Amino acid sequence: MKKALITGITGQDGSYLAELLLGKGYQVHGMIRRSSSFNTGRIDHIYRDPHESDTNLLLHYGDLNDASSINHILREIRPDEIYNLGAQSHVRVSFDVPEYTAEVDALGAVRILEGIRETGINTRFYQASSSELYGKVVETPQKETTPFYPRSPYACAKAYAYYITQNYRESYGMFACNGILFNHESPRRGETFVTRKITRAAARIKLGMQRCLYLGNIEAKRDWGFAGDYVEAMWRMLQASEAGDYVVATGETYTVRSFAELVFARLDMPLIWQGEGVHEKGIDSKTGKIVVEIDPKYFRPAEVDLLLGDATKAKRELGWAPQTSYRELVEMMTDADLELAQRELRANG
Ligand code: NDP
Ligand code: GDR
Repeated sequence: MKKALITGITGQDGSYLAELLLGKGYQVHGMIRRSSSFNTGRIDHIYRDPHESDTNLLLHYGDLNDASSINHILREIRPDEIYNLGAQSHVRVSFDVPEYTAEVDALGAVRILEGIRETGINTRFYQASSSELYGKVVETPQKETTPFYPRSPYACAKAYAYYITQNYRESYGMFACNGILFNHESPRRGETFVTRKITRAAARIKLGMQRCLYLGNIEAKRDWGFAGDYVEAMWRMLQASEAGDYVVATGETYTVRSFAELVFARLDMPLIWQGEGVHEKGIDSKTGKIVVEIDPKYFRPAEVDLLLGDATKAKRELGWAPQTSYRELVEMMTDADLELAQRELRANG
């Protein structure tokens, strides 16, 4: 039985990857952080108490900031594959906590790579690299050869992790890959990322649980895919005959504005933007239409205006292609958040 270690197993991607690997018969080990409240909500449906049943999903306390915990886990498990998905993954927040972001997102990667070297285990390593590396537009669509131009502390930290992964591959012959993944979303997306923020708010506005949605730069363009499709690409990278770096993207790009418009249309709600009508507390007083307001608090000191990926290499070498369309993604997320809000409403009487 193959063993995999996932850092960031409690996050969006970690939960989908754990499902995928369990389905393929792996024993899956996840590194989790100690937290004052439960942080395993995304994997509760696949977790079984090892005291009470045979389970192939095992969790270990550790932290990417703590090399000794990483080394201990590596020695104990000796995984065949390691997926380094753990990160302070919020770009806007990285401007508030730049040093912490570098500790986890940059040095976290080298701590694992050094751990592999020191323990001498024979393993394959996946690094969660990001389209944020491209940052300011140099070339579109962006592909493996497009130069990087990071625009945030998050992207700078991820740039270090990208290069150190390549460096350990070249220096020590490690099987180490970078997946340069463009934005990918799902009903499990963190609530403060823009897609989920919109679907959650729209559902709550529909049910009268919230009045208004506040957004930042709605003209930013992103290449949005479905997280469930993207974890398949991660796995395929580690099954390849040679280690490499791959762009994973849909090849389509849309504005934040258009995403919100599709979501509101799905819920049969009219949507008008701030400045397009008279409004009070989020509802246009004459038309009753929903208003989305722009709050400069959500602007970033430096923005990434346009991301559009070219995943030709992943298609050619890994046979990977996205399965879920943009519209299907919007509908899946909107419907899931409507159901969640309805459940909350029922639970509160
Ligand atoms: P999430 O923010 O949903 O999950 C991040 C995970 O990292 C959580 O499990 C979190 O634990 C864990 N984590 C945070 N800090 C630490 C730490 N110090 N030590 C150990 N674990 C830690 O991210 P996603 O699932 O969306 O993304 C997965 C990875 O892919 C990240 O590295 C992200 O930067 C990268 N990425 C994501 C893209 C996307 O569009 N989703 C695109 C490209 C790259 P906890 O639950 O306790 O907070
Ligand atoms: P991003 O995702 O920064 O691309 O990073 P996010 O959803 O946070 O922002 C996308 C775009 O939307 C604009 N935006 C807003 N963003 C947020 N969060 N909140 C708002 O209110 C808002 N209004 C407008 C942003 O300015 C931005 O242009 C994600 C993360 O998952 C990273 O970890 C990952 O590496 C990249 O995707 C690829």
